[in-house]
Amino acid sequence: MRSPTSETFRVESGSEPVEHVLSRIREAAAIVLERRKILFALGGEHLVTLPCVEEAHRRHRDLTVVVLDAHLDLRERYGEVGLSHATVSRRILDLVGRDSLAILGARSGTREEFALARELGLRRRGDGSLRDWAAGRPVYLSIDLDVLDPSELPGTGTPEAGGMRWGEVQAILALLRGARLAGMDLTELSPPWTPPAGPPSWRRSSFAR
Ligand SMILES: [Mn+2]
Repeated sequence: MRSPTSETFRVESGSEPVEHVLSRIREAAAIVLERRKILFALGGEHLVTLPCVEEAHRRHRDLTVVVLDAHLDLRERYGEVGLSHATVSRRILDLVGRDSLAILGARSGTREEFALARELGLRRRGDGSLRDWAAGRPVYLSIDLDVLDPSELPGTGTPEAGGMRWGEVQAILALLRGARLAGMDLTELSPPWTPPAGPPSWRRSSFAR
């Protein structure tokens, strides 16, 4: 990942309150975007997407957000918590609005989340219409690695059966090839959940390239 044109920022969370961690990620994201570089975040917890999208949106008011995720993550709150991996797409929706958010690959969520996604038309199809929708606008791409089928990537915190194949994800990425990438992230890799012979680390590397 090291090159003369790339810089790495590392934000350790430890036991800090989540708001503090998010504001530190926001600060790091602001520096990257100020230098007119492409923001690229790696998780861990899917919530890291939120501060990155917030910063990208601050610079590009017409930002579109494409989320690949097994989960809708559209809950208003998860238990008592409004800032969680289970609410991250809801917070993004609150920020960018229904016309600027696409969620692909989701196969898990509550009845209410699926109803909301249907009502707002958030689950766009991974065909030519996605390319037309994203064309000419800055795009933020968030890939929760659990969008892949667990047979392809078991090492994630909340795996869901019936996921995408590697080739399907690549086909979606190909649709976005002409888009202006403002930032992206890869989240939810969980090494402790990785079987001894499992491939998730190299699979994440494949995505990164
Ligand atoms: Mn997920």
